[in-house]
Amino acid sequence: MKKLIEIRTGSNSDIPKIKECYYFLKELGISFSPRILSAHRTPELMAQEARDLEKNGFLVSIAAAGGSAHLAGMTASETCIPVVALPVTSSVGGLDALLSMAQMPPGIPNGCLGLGQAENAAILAARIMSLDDMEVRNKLSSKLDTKILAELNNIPNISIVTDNDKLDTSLLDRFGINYSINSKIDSPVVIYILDESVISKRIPNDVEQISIISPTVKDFENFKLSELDNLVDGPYAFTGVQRVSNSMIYAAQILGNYFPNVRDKFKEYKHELYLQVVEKDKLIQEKGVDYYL
Ligand code: RP5
Repeated sequence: MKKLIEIRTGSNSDIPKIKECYYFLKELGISFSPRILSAHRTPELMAQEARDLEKNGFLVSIAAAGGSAHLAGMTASETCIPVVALPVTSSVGGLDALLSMAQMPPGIPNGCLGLGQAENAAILAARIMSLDDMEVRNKLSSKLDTKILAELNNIPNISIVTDNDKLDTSLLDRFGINYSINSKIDSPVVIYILDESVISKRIPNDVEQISIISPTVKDFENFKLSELDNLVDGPYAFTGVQRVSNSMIYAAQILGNYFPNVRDKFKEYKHELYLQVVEKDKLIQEKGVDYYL
């Protein structure tokens, strides 16, 4: 059977910490490719293997690491397929890894899980790779006792639940993704853009859908960082606090697996981000740092 999921860890020491991820996929009969690739110790190899993911037919990569956990972020930088980021515990707890993985710069998202939520990482990855495979979706829903509410449409579309009545959807228009806002959930990919109320868990956990959560917590000073972990209690893709654009880009990466036009547009967008940085660097070299001060 073709392997559509890659699972990369930064070290063999991470493997026992995420064993539920391997076990869950094995139990469902979903093949995966396990790798040990370190963002810091084997940076070139890690990057090359990330660049080859699309060509090798993978639909999702799970990246698990602890501490200064750059593995997921650097993998996302080098591929157009969605990355499921799984933070694992380290000597200082694990919030270090969670924040390193979730708070990606605008343009390069990860779908982050809660600390050590290895089975949820497997569920999320399985949902991502089975959007057009009702056999796997049915297996998932009977194993987890969840309902399948929406199937993949023949046009790329997502559902959005949001508190923001002036949501900027220009990125979705750019990627050619249709969307419905605060209406019936008619897509298996749903973005929840919520303020502090996200903590009270308005996100359903009994539905076989890919839930991307993007909290817009405004009062971050008084927001307990430990609550971030509660945000990602289920198999949700958490794309960072105050990173609404990244939730839309992550949806584009997921749909890009099934709609080549969406993928092409995402690649163009990513290349523009690259060119923008090159241009900024050129300017700082020509005009000096005062240009930006
Ligand atoms: C992280 O540092 C790895 O993902 C692992 O969690 C940790 C230590 O690796 P080892 O020293 O155990 O090989 O980047």
